[in-house]
Amino acid sequence: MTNRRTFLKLGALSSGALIANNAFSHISSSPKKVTIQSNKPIVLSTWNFGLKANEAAWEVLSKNGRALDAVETGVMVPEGDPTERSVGYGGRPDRDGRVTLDACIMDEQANIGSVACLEHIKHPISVARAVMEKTPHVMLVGDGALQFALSQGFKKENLLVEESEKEWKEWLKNSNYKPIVNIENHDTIGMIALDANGNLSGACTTSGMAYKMHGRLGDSPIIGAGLYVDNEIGAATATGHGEEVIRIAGCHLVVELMRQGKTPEQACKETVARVVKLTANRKKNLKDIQVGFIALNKQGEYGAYCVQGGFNYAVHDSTGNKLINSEYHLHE
Ligand code: SD4
Repeated sequence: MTNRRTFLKLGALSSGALIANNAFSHISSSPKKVTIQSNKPIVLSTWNFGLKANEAAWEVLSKNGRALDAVETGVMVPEGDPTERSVGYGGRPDRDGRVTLDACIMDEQANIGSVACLEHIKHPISVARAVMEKTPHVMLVGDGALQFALSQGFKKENLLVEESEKEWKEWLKNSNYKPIVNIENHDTIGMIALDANGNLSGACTTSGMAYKMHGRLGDSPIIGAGLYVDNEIGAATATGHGEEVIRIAGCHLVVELMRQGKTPEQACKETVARVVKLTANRKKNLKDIQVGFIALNKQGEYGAYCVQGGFNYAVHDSTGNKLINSEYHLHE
């Protein structure tokens, strides 16, 4: 039987782990049930700021907390950080100078909540959770989302920090909307976790593409696009150009591919291949596009894949918290 230490070693070698619950030995004539421990708890999240976010999530997970609480707590870290220009407070505004936030959350029972184009509220993920837990709906947008947030006691604040306002005013000089790959325009935090009880949850939150049209939504608040969780299979979340993720219903696809037996990395890779194919069919330039997925399965195996190099993600399990460079498609 694989003990915990051997398992961790194997896990480290395979960037994830190789676990088959209820696998049967083929050596003995009378099959013996072998239960191999899965890698839990574990949390992963997109980009560098995932490291700090994971620490906060780990506080919850390491005390046997719920994955749902862990992912909400985790993504609140960059949401509340004014120096992070792409999430929550401090996020870059739309082309009209308005900071509009998108977020969604999903738990192990397929409960979902989402807010989109929400202004003035520092922690959209908590409003998304309130939509999930306190309304008969799953998604609120714009003024309706704001009214709901205020009714729940969230505080109305100015989210446009001086730096972001200065950059926006610079941008206004040319007003050219051309998101630069991996730079400033797309750093959503998506976080997925498996708790000690074996339950999965996910959260995704962003200020979206900088200088977008007012009212534009990306993938991040859309369940199935920017985030998906199936407690029998696994979870996935996305970052990058939301239009491309929505086009392929990205995170739902990643989870379905894991259901068909793909590892998390294979599932992310095949999903990126779909983006690549549609981009070619539509005669668009792949070099202008970045999309990245991270995925986690029920056994605590994880992986990622993206279109272009430069995307990284943070993983925290019992061995510690580390940043990993994602594998990518476009090699020059
Ligand atoms: C969007 N996917 O609004 C988001 C942007 C992002 O990292 O930052 N992704 O399209």
